[in-house]
Amino acid sequence: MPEADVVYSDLNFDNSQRNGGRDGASSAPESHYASVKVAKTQSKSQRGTDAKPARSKLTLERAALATLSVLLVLGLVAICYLSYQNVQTRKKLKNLKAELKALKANGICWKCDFGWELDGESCYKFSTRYSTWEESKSLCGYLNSDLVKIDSLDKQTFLERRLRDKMAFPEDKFWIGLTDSKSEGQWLWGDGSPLNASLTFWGRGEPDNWSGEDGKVGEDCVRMGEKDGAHDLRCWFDKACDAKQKYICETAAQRGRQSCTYF
Ligand SMILES: [Ca+2]
Ligand SMILES: [Ca+2]
Repeated sequence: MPEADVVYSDLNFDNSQRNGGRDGASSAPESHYASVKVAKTQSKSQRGTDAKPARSKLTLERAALATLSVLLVLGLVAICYLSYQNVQTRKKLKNLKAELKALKANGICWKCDFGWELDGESCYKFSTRYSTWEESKSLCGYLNSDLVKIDSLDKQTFLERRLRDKMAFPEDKFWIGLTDSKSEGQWLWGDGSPLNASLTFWGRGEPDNWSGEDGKVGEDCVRMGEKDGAHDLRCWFDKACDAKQKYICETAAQRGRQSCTYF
């Protein structure tokens, strides 16, 4: 044991009591030295035991404080980042609105020439004169167009509804660009493409290639329309090609910047 751990103390013993007073006279107390090792050792150990909980508590408090500080800093950083993003998003939205406003001001749109009707990206002209199917196709060609090709439900729906107003009487139907004049039963559009069998709108009992009218042989061209409306959209009828009918021309719409009727 090192010297620093040794504690010395004076111990006094009463010799008179131990001798039972036999000497009859009092004597001076004797001094004895003894080393008390356990006492100091116990004292240091005791101090260590008492200090540990306080030190641990202080360490935990510091750790908790440090953690809270880090979380606070992270929270502030997140708030700053989100605020920045919000400002940037507002700026982008403002710019997009300005661009849209500029586009509208410049009149970007699909448009048709005067006398044509726009639907989707096509322009349609409903004739007021009566012509055979071949004449009608040629007249459309003079206008840089062709007899209409119906290749979508939307297009059939638009045309069927417009013809309710355009037709003057029940047989006042309009030629479309469908014919089987080259080969009976093989229906082709004016551009030579075949009819999509899953997208047809024949009226009841049509096509019947009827040959009873004025001794004409068969019916190889198609007209459409029901003045009272065909609610199932089925209003195609084959007809002798030299009959006189109105017709519908179709051409692609133009993308323009001025005088737009539709947007
Ligand atoms: Ca036919
Ligand atoms: Ca027919």
